[in-house]
Amino acid sequence: MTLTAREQRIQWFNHDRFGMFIHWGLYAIPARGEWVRSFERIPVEDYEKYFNSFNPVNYDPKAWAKAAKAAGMKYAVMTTKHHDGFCLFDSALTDYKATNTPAGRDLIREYADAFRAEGLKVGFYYSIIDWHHPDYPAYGDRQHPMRDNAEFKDRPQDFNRYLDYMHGQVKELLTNYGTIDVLWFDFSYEDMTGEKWKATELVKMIRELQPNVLIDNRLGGNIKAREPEIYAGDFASPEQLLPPHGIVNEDGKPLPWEACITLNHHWGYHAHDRDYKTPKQVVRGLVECVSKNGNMLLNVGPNAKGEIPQLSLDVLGEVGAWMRANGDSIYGCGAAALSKPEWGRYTQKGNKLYAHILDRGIGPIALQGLNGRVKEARLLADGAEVNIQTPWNAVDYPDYLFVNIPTAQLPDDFNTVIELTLEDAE
Ligand code: H79
Repeated sequence: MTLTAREQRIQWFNHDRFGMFIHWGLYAIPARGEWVRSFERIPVEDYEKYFNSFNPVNYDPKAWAKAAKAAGMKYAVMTTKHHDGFCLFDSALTDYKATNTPAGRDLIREYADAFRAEGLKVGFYYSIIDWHHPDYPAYGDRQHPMRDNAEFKDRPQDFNRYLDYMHGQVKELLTNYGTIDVLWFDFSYEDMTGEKWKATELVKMIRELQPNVLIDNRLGGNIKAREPEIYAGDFASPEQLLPPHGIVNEDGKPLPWEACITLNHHWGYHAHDRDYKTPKQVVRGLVECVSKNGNMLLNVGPNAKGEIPQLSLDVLGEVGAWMRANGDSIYGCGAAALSKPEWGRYTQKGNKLYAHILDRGIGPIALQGLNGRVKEARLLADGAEVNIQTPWNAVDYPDYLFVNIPTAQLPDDFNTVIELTLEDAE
């Protein structure tokens, strides 16, 4: 079967499954998350002090890349500009950029070079919303920091000037930094969607510059349509949510998707938010994504000195240990042709079926529909043989394969994976 261009460029994404999201900008200094200007209605002049003092002396993207790789992540997406409009890259179209802060250099170039050098794919997050540009709607907007400031009511504005700026910056990002693997636009709302962004023109330019870059679905359009708009995107982007089922289009065909998830409750650095997900939750969440044909983009919010918080690194480290032993059940895997079992989840790659056992229960673990279909069963983590003989007292259940775990507790409390080699390669 020949693949369409769209199906071809998404191959690596569907294989790699796990990426790192990085939210970093001036908001790391107030340390109350990336929405601080909007939530607290901070005028641009009051935010200027962060621009004047942004000096991340410990910024070491090579260390970030190593942490991502050790966690089992295969790609990354970093903010080049968030809603506050501050550019971490050296754009010729604005002075509001890292080059003009004490940092004094293009922080995105260093990120792209470092992650590529570690063998990771490189993505750019770019906010199509901009609370700094004078031609972006302020008064009456849904979330602009000056949305209810009457002084902004009659400010002359030319939205086309903003669109030229935004398109121009996307062009810079796709021209000056080598091959970019993901363009992650954020986000459309109300009537600020689709052609309001001149999305067709934008995506045509993008495809000319980098035909294989993946684009998320936040320029608008309907990615689920039978014939989606050119700007509808390559993958769906559920935020802070694992969809209850795999995402499909109008015809029921699986769509590529990526759940973006924070480790605590914020994307940008927040000094007091220590309410973290556990490594076990993250592992199980990732497995849930893959069992539904999806990816997980897991966020870190480096601080004002340029460091990924230790609490985040701790979680990534433990996730990485699990991934090193069990990555075969993630990479290249997708949904199995079996419904979700009582004790956990399945992922599958060809004739390898992975049983992710989350609930030990009591006695042997029953796998419906698999009796007589399994050639071999091994513990994925160490390759040890797993006994699958039907116990003497289970002969009344001919449809089930029984996996006999010899211990009262599972060997891996996060998620014990049994690799089953199927006789009939699906
Ligand atoms: O970059 C991260 C977030 O800052 C960004 N997307 C991720 C990847 C994002 N911005 N907005 N949203 C996600 C969701 C918007 C929620 C809103 Fe609201 C509801 C905007 C207006 C109503 C919450 C409540 C924010 C403002 C009021």
